Amino acid sequence: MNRIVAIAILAVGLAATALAGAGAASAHATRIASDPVENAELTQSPARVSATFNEALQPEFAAMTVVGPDGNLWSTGAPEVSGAVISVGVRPLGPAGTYTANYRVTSADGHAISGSWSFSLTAAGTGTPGPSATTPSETSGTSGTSGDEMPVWPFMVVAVVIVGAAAVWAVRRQT
Ligand SMILES: [Cu+2]
Repeated sequence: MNRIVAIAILAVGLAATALAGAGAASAHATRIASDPVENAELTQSPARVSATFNEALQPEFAAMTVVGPDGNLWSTGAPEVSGAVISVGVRPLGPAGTYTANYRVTSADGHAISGSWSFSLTAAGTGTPGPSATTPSETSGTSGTSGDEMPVWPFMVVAVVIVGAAAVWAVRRQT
């Protein structure tokens, strides 16, 4: 029976290692600041909006949009990633109301992070909007927030199978 105990301990150890690995991998970039700040009340259009994270971002697959109260895009041009900051240009704004900045960035660990924040324009501007908006997470298809955490259950299944197989093997050897 010593053998089966040893194998069970080994299997539990492997599962624990896998779980620890999955936990460490989930420590990805988080947004620590934005410009304009969340819920800012602006009387004039900002030239750009930006979000700052707690670590440098990967420049690949970055997306950022600003969507107005009219449902149209008010951001313009490609988003720019510089170190821990992503930003995008903004047209002169139009209707007063709530504008939402949406972003999707890639952490140093390869995880896609998406989110949004809003600010409001209190005095209507004279700008003209871009096309009707779809947020980055809607256009990105398979790589939204839902796919960015590694599932734990496969490791548990593997651990159970290893323990079960070891038990069967040990019992067979004794008969
Ligand atoms: Cu991560």
